[in-house]
Amino acid sequence: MNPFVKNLANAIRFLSIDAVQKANSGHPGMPMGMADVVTVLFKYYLRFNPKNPSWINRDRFILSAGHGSMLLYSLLYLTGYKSVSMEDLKNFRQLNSICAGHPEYIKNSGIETTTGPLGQGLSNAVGMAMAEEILKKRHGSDIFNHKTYVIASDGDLMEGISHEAMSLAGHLKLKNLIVFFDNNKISIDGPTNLSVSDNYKKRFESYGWAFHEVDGHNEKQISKAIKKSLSSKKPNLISCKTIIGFGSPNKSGKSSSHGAPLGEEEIKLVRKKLKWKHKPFEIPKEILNEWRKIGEKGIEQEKKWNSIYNKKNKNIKEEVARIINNDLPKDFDSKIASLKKKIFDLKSAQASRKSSADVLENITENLPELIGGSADLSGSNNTKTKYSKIIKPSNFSGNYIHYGVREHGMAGIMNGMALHGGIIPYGGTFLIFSDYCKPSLRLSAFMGLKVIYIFSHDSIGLGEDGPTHQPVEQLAQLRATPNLNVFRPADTIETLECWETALKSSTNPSVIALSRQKIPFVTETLSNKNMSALGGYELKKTNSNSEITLIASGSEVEIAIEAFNKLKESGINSKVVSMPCQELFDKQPKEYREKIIEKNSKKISIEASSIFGWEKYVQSDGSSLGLKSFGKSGPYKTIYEDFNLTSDSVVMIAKKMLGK
Ligand SMILES: Cc1ncc(C[n+]2csc(CCOP(=O)(O)OP(=O)(O)O)c2C)c(N)n1
Repeated sequence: MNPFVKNLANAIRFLSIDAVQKANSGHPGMPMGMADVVTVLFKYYLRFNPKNPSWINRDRFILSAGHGSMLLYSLLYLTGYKSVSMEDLKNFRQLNSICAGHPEYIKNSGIETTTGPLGQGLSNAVGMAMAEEILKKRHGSDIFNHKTYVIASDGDLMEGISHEAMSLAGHLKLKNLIVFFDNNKISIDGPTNLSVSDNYKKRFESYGWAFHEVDGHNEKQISKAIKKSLSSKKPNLISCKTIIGFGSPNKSGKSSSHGAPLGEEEIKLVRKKLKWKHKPFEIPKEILNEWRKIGEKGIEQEKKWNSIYNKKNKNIKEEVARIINNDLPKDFDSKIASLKKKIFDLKSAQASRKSSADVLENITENLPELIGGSADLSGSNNTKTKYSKIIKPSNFSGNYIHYGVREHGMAGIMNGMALHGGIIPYGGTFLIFSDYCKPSLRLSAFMGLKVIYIFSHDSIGLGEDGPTHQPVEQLAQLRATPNLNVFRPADTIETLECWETALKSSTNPSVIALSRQKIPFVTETLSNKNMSALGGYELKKTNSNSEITLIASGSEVEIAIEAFNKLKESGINSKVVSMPCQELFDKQPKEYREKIIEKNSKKISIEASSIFGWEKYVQSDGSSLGLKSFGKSGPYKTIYEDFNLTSDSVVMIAKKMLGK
């Protein structure tokens, strides 16, 4: 390695080991091992502009092995991003520091995504590479033509999600994806041969990837492999043979350098070995200047891109700006209003998954940024419409992705597309398999991404497929996730309203849980207000004195209405509250919440799901109808009866509560 370039890499090494030492926690081994690779990448290839981290055509750089976060923070500081100062590096891992233990996505900061959970960054990168291909096809290869680079570790490639995402990337021939595999053969428990003997070349070639192998400390080899990858027709894995903790006389090549400070004495030895004479956090001028020059190259690159973009016709510019700014089309509200009227006039009794299909059928044509898909359940989730055109290998003109049976990969990829910008991803599976999406879905919420999860077959109401497929605890788990809206609409009007709310939620993902079984049309008056956006609202009321409040969601609103009618016949005043989204209801002003769920009315909740979480509405003298066990196999009506989820049970409980 050229000694000057080596010293550029050493700047990363020492910032990393000194910050970890100061914090007395962190992972020095990986930044020490991969410093040479990223130096070559940033110096010669990566197109980025630290002065405008959001430049839409920047190359994406993702650190999937997020535990090596000091590698990323060092690079951001060295290349001149405003987001990371020297003071921030000194505050690594301290409260409220941008230099968190693992990268946490912050818009416009240079941190492209949240990683740390191994494998996530890899799947995000596949989503970003797909987004680039889709936008390129639509708006021109002169304005969308970037690469997506990833650093992945042994752990990343061991995780199941990597198999799902890499396999799909190979199938789709995502040629602009370049993964550097930090092949140091060390993980936490020791050498990786304790647990893995995969042949990576064969593995990746069988996915349809190009496989390259380099010495990760050899500038020429690294550079040559990148150059080759740039003209490849396939996604690229560059396996970089590296030494974890490179430069540490006693800890390099050992798991002891992976996740703990090297110690003052060892750091002295590293300084000696790498001939680095500078104090902690001191970067010599000529090194810092060179790094800053590397960053400044991007200003010119973006300028050039701007001049091409500015020459595009007005319509393309307006459309690109609209999708990048996450704005819905101007006529979106009026289209929703006329669709609402149409739905109200039709009053169709149908499964809410069918209602969702109707909504999609009407909005996909005019919302090109909506990219749908399903994990091999398109016909069951009803995610595919007549306007859905399949995205195929090397042909990204479509708007629908067959993810295959890869729920976790789908969720991670959707995050990547949302992070890229210009796309609103939605994807479907059964609610029960939200469990298989959960780690990535959690990160959608954590990062505040507009990702829409369509989870059909949302209760024991799916019937004959039985308890393996019947979600019980899933809604409660999802509702426990911060910054996630969980919708469960009761009819087609609510389904439209939930979709509308999800599409307008710019800082959180949404789950729309949908029934397999047919449900009635329950909306009584056409409101131009989005009632579901209130989270819960009064659907029916005998008069102003409700002795009983029946709170239900989705398919169980039907049971609540039946019970309401039976109570009325018995001379008992009640009301039905439809609660399609608890999270939004909980955000309403106290006066509204107390008007809907009155203190002096006895409350009963009805949901064909775990009763966990409903206590907050029914309170200690109320009652919750739902499940306390797993479901059962059989025709759905008989299962509801078996679990006492009937209007007769509701009436009996209500009468008992009132002493009647
Ligand atoms: C999903 C997930 N499981 C476990 C961990 C904890 N963890 C962090 S790094 C790591 C493995 C370290 O080995 P490797 O990926 O090879 O990284 P290196 O030692 O080369 O830095 C593990 C198990 C994690 N971050 N994410």
